[in-house]
Amino acid sequence: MDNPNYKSGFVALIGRPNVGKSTLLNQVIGQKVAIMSNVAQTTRNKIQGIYTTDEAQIVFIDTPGIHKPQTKLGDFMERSSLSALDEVDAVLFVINATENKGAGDNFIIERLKRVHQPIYLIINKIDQVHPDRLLAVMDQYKDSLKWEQVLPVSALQGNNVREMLQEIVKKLPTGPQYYPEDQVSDHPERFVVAELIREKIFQLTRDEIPHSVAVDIEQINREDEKTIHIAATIVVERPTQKGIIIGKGGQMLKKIGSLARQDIERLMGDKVYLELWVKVVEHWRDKSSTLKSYGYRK
Ligand code: GDP
Ligand code: K
Ligand code: MG
Repeated sequence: MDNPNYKSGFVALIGRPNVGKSTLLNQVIGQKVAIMSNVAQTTRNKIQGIYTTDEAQIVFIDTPGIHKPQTKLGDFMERSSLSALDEVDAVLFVINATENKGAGDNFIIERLKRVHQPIYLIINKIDQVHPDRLLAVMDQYKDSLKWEQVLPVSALQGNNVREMLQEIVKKLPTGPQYYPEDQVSDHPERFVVAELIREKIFQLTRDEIPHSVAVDIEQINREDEKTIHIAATIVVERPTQKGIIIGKGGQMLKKIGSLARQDIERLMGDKVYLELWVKVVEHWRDKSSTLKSYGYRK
């Protein structure tokens, strides 16, 4: 790659939970690397999705929602999403067009005032609103920050996403292609596998299981040319939660395993044998030492 005009940079995705950050990333990358769900805060670590063309490369950082911390985990999540902002070349602040600007948005805006990089306001879910409503939302935000640009999109349907990328690329510095073009994420496989299992738990158990669930990947081994053996432990805080996840006669755990396995097979392109265990560790979220062993690192 010896194009002197090649552009590249790191771009952070910021926004309240459920505004559609993961969906947008997936739309851009075209592959399931981030977690989508209706449950707030399923994305706990930074995930980098990498978008590469002949002219530019954008390395996306999907940050956890910025919110007021209540536990050590919350505190960690907040610090990691803020520190990400110092390292990036641009910030995408994503909002949901169907919602009015609220306290959570103002909280983020206050923090973004300290950021010197270009900040784009991405108004998502425009497929759900009338143009008049879109104008009203723009009005609510227009004086909140010095926006580099205001870009309405539908992450789900893809409307205006290509145009959004073009605008971001225009402002990126010239620089190298950091990653090979066939790479979409630099995360270790085990992180993505753990997130896929977590996603199934949230989808299937809904409100019954709060966010006190961690997934620890004990091993990923290649059995033979076509089969991968994965062993994972689901860590919960209370015996009742363990009961819900296992379900009557183990039915729930079986369902979680089966759906997760299908996704993992799609991701890895091989047959997967997935072994799931459930373990209770009381108050794991408040213990810094256990946080580290479950893969949350600075
Ligand atoms: P995140 O928490 O910001 O990462 O949000 P997600 O990407 O997980 O999306 C939350 C929910 O909003 C999911 O049910 C998505 O399908 C939905 N969603 C995301 N983008 C759009 C969009 O452009 N239009 C519509 N109608 N729904 C969307
Ligand atoms: K979410
Ligand atoms: Mg997300």
